[in-house]
Amino acid sequence: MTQLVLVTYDWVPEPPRGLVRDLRVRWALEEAGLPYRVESTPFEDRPAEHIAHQPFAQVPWLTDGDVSVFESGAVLLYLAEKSEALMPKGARPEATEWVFAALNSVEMATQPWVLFHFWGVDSGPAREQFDNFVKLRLDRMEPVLAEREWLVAGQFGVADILMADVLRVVDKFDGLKAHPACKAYVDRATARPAFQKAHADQLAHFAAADAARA
Ligand SMILES: N[C@@H](CCC(=O)N[C@@H](CS)C(=O)NCC(=O)O)C(=O)O
Repeated sequence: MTQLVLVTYDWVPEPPRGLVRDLRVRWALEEAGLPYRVESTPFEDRPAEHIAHQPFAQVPWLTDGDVSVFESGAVLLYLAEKSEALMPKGARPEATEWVFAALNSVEMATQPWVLFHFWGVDSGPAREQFDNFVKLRLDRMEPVLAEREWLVAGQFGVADILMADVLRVVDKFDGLKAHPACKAYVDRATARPAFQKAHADQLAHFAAADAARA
């Protein structure tokens, strides 16, 4: 029986489909070729067992036998221990710094900006502040991504999954137009078969839930 179990919601509304963070874990598992299965937890009424695994009642989390890991970044670093396809030998410090850069330095700016787009907030001082904040971060990522194909040791890995996933949401709302190297990086990361499969599998998972509800 497969030991690695990724847990995501049983259903989510249409807008976040394709963007739910279980995709980061699916993508890593596919890149590494590790066997896994996906289980569901209720989106609407979140049981105590969910909070026992993920204290914010969010997804994803991963179990590996008795080990349970939440936070997509922590899950990817955990999986990186299992496969050099996710982190080359000796690259842990550099991979870890770029994991934190993606989830803290960059996503800290992009997440509120993305929410403004989801909520249709097109103007106002807060929106302008976050337009500027995102631009500051993209201006710094642009030269980094212009000079290297992947972030760590010339090899695609967990830091790229997270950085590309963070930037791909900005791209979804046309936020990379002035940053061609960031855009090209998202395009080459998301062209990978492992991303394509992870994305299709997430969409299929939620579509199956629609069918079950109908
Ligand atoms: N920092 C967490 C964020 C997890 C997160 O935001 N999960 C979203 C789905 S992408 C969620 O569960 N949202 C529902 C909620 O917050 O109630 C991680 O990276 O795992």
